[in-house]
Order: sequence, then structure tokens, then C-alpha cells
Amino acid sequence: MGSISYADFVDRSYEPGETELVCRFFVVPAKGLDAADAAGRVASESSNGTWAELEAEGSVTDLSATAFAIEPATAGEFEGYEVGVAYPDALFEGGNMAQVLSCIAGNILGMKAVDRIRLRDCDWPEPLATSFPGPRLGSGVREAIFDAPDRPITATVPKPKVGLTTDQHVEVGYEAWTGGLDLLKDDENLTDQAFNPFHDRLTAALDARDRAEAETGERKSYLVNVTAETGEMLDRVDAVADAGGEYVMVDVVTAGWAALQAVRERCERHGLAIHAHRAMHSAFDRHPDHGVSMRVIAQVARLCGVDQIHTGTAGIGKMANEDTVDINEWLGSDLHGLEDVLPVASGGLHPGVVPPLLDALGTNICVQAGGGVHGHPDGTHAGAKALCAAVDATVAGDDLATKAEEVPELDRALEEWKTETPR
Ligand code: CAP
Ligand code: MG
Repeated sequence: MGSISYADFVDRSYEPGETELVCRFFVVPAKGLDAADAAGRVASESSNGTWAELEAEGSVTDLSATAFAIEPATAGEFEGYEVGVAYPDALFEGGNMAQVLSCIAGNILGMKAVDRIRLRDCDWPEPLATSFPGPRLGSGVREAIFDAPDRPITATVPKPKVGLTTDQHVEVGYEAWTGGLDLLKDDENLTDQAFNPFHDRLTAALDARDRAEAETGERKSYLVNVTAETGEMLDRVDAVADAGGEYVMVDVVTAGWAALQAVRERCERHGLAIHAHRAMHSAFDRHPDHGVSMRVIAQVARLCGVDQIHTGTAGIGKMANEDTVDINEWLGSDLHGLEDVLPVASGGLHPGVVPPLLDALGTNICVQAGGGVHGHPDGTHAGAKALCAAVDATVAGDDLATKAEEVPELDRALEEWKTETPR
């Protein structure tokens, strides 16, 4: 029988084991505490310790995390430390993301012992990572659904984001699809409101998809937002499968990881892909000195099994984004054999900013433009043609001005928005 206290959770000579989850935190200790004090509290309170000295059996202490690295670091204007913490595999319930996050992003974010704390990054070991399904297709959606393995896939959200009737929503979709876009996407706050009910929208949109496919000879698809109470959400997933859809869209942060895991399981059964919208992510990641980074949110989403997720526009669009390039690189990297994830660039995009966007992010992405399509002076169909022309030209290495000579819709878009995104 031994005793455990905060100091027992710090060992700077410790080498994390292969099966241990390693997390990196930015920490600013509270006044009167030094870095080791704070690090011990982070490791303790995120594993099995607490403020009082406890008597504990050996088997209990085997579950204790270890703060093994403490290095000076900065986050924005804040000076602090980067603390590395190693967590034993036995601490976690495999396949249960909510439990994992309750450890590594739980109470510790609210402790008085730290003025600022941010979960920056995780190294996921094989046992824990492979206890999750990962994506079903990942960036393989490009080939599997659109037969377009070598170019970005394109998407649009009807705007205004809510308020259109089902007929208006579907008409906009038809115009966008026949204008050349691959995907129609619901907005994050459009679910089953009276002005555009879910089931009506689903069947009408898939019908329009079929007409657009027949007219263009191209594969088209629809990101229908199934976000709801979990049981209802699963019923909506079943409805998408019954209606012949290929995708569901989930607001993964607001719906929650446990709900997402249930959707992933249901999508496996139906052979559906998952588009992850990240609304509310900024509540966690906006400021670099606190919270949970978008990098970790993207990692969690990959493990839970989304096929594509919004990761920003590398600062080109209207949203404040952190770290898009590195996050996208991680989403494409090997993770113990789990599928990759297709990054989605969205928010304030239009044809004029496609060249710098693809230059920064490459072509293995989805490019979403709402206002940048429906705000086109000649309407949705012209906006869709302009966006496709900009993507095609950029992938081919041609400049937009030359392409605009043969595509008047692109010329109008460049005239209207030039190459900047207004804030
Ligand atoms: C974009 C969008 C997306 C944001 C989400 C919107 O519309 O539909 O939700 O891109 O941000 O509602 O703002 P526009 P992020 O194309 O008209 O800008 O991708 O950073 O998660
Ligand atoms: Mg939106």
C-alpha cells in the first residue's frame, strides 16, 4: 500500500511506453505554483489523483499518468510551459471517446492551479487508436462517390442559410449541380424546421440529384444534415439510406462524440459517408492559450470515423483558422492503418481565391462556397460554373484571367469579388 500525491505524478526521467497516450498541454501555473507543481496537478487530476494525499494499492497507481516533460513555451502573448503527459492504456475504455476526453480534456481545464491550460496535441498509440473505427472511406470518397480521384471536390450551401422552402432549397441545388458542382450541403443550423422539413427535403433533393446526374452525366451527392437528438438522428440516418443517399452531415461538436460514434456505427451498416461540420469548435480552440486545439478536435473526429471535416482555409477565407495546413497533413498521415480524412475548406470562399487556396492546401480537399456561388451577380448556376472553372484552371496550372476569357461566368465573378474575401 503506497500513498499518492501530486508530486508522485511528475517524473522527468520517464520514457512513455508504446501503448501510452501522450498529450501535450500548454500550461500557465497559477501564482505561487511552479511548473512542476502545475504539471503534477495536470497529470493527477486527468488520471486518478486528487488534491488530498491518498493511500492506494499498486493496481491503482498503475493507472496514474506521468508528467514527463516540462519545457518553457509561449501561446500568443502568454509565457508558460509545454507539459508532456503519458497515460497508461488501462486508464481508458477502448472505443469510448467521451471517457477519453473526460480524462484528458476534463476537470483539468477548470483547475485554480493553472491560469491557462490548453490541450494542444496527442500522440495516439496503436491499442487506443485501433479501438476506434476511423473513417469508412476518408479521402477515398473522391473516387468512390464522384469518380474524381485527382481533383478537389466542390460543394455549396444554399444561402440564405435557413428560411428557404424545400422547393427553393432543391431548386438552388439543381442549379448548382447542373452548373458543375459535386455536392449540395445543408447549413449547420438547418435540420427539420417547419419551413423546410427534413424528410421532404431529403426526398426532393435526391430526386433533383438524379435529374442533375442524368442531365450532366456526372456523379452528384447531397450532404443532408441529420443532427438531432441521438435516437432521432439514427432514424434520419436510416431514412437517408432508404432514400438512396450516400452521405450524412453531422454537427459533431454540438451533437457530441458519443452521438457521432452511434452514427458511425449506423453508417457502417448502410455504407454511408459522414461529413463533419465543426460548429462551436471555436468555443474550444479560438484562443491559443486555453481550451482544446482544433488539431485535437480533428484527431478525435478521425478516430470516431468522419470521412470529411471542416479544417479552415489557411486564413484565406472569412473565418479565423488555426493551423489548417498542419491539421490537414495530420489527417492525411498514417494512423495505425486507419483511413485518412478529406479536409473541407469553407467560409468566405469564391472563385477569385481558389488559386492561393489550392496553393496552400493542395487538391486533396473539398472546396465549399455558399455566398461565393449564390452571391454571383448572375445567380447560382453561373456561380457554380465560375467556381468549377476556377478549380479546373488552378488544377491545370492555368491562370484565372485566361480562363475567364472562355468562361464569362468566371469573368463576372472576378469582376465582382476580385481576389480578396471581405471580412
Ligand atoms: C460557409 C458556412 C460554413 C462555414 C463554417 C457558413 O458559408 O456555411 O458553415 O464555413 O466554418 O455558414 O458560414 P459561406 P468552418 O461559404 O457563405 O461563407 O468551415 O471554418 O468550420
Ligand atoms: Mg454554414
